[in-house]
Amino acid sequence: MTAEWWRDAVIYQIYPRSFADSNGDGYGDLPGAIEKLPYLSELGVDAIWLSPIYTSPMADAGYDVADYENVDAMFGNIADADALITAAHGLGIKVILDLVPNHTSDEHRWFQAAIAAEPGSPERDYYLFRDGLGEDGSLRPNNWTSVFGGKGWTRLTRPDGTPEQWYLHLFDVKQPDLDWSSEKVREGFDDILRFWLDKGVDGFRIDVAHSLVKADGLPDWDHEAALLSGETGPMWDQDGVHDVYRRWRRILDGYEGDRSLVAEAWVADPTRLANYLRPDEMHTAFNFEFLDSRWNAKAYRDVITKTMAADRAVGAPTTWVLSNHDVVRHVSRFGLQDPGASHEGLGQRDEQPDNEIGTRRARAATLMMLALPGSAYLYQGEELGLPEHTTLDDSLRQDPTWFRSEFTRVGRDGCRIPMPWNADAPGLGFSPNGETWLPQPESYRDLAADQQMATPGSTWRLYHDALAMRKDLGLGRGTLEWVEGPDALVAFDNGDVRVMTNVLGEPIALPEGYRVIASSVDLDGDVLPTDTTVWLTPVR
Ligand code: TEU
Repeated sequence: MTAEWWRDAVIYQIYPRSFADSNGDGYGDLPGAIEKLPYLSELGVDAIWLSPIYTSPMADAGYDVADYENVDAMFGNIADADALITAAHGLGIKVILDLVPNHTSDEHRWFQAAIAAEPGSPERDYYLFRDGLGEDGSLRPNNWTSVFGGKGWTRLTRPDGTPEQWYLHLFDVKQPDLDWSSEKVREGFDDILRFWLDKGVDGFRIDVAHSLVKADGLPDWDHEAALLSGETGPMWDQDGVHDVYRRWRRILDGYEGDRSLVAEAWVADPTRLANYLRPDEMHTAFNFEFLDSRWNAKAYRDVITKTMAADRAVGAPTTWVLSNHDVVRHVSRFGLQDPGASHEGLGQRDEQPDNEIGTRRARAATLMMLALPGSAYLYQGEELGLPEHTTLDDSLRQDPTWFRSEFTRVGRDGCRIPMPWNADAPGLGFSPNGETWLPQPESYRDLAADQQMATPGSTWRLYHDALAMRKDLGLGRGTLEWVEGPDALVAFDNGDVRVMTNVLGEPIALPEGYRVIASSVDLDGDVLPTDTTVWLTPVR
């Protein structure tokens, strides 16, 4: 692979509990993932990113880490992690782990030691413990809320029942926030990085990268005013966070072989986001503005222009992403009246998506995305065109969002359904005995990998062929030049390749002197129908 592989890599996100189960407990695991590496190699991805595999009580599906230097029994053991890294490298696939530095599990030894110690003791320095307000300390230290719903603070009680300090958790109660002003926390994470870099991982995806450092004094947050002014809260995107990433970059640069960091930072302003990508910080960041775009041609032209310009200013490549384990699968998002409006859970109480329209748009969006210069992220199952499971029984939901929002937000289980590998096997081949930790919707049978791999024109084949051509044509390292046309057209040249997407428009004439090399639908004549993308090259 060429130097700075992360500049144009296609990175496939494995959500381990839902990818492939080798032992029949209904949860995916690392041996299962190893078995599927040839499938990923055939699909044509350059790297995998694994959502957390570490020891965890699974209050947030592994984003609550109890031991960063071990593998949870659900997924296997540390030898399986080594085997996965070796097997992936053997196929030329890079491996990125998910690092969760904003919070640990409450079962992490740091938190256990902290709560066993007295307020004010050094053990408490790792987390954000505060006295409560009011005479008896019964009021929360500030008004921050949890991203999953409810209050952002929980009060400790001594074994004899007397209440004492509060601790901050921007997510679940079982995910106490670390105090990144503590040198002990910084050193602890230096060790964690080195532990996995020594094992040969090629990089890390940094979970909620914009939240580690909080504003001094933890001031109250006026949500309403922030919404109006567009200002970010005192827990997000504080300038001090960049010291952490500079420190990590120095660690990575001390290793051979292009190790890389990708920021999961929901920072709306592309210029602020690009700060994370300065030459001495991270290499790439998820482009959530692209993911969140409405199905609208102008919106796409704008977001592509804006994000590429911001990244270019700091010398970083732009990334492209349509789905992940936190958002409604894009087939179903694109099947809604207003796709940009809801990337969060869909349930039976909401509008039901039209997955036929959604699939057509998803295929068009994919071909557009894979022709853009930069790197791209795929979420497991999108190569099969999987829709969101929108009719999950409430009694089966496991996402903490569902519980913490007091059952008002259905949460993210619908995009985390076990993969359908074989149409004819029980559990669609997810596990040897048909067990699946969440049930698969009936629609997944026809979308199973074995069916699609054997079917010309399938979504799997579209991904496979586009990935191969993208590589051959060097599109990931190319440049983008906009091509003028009707309002509904998103069109650009990337080198010799002309890419045209018709977003909600009348049929648009294809240019003369070009031939189609890829198309998201079967074309009929020389027009580009609505919700279609083509790649063209000049006829010589
Ligand atoms: O997500 C961070 C996050 O804040 C968004 O995912 C989003 O706001 C949330 O999902 C809405 O419900 C990361 C992980 O990707 C996610 O899976 C974890 O739950 C979260 O951090 C906490 O670690």
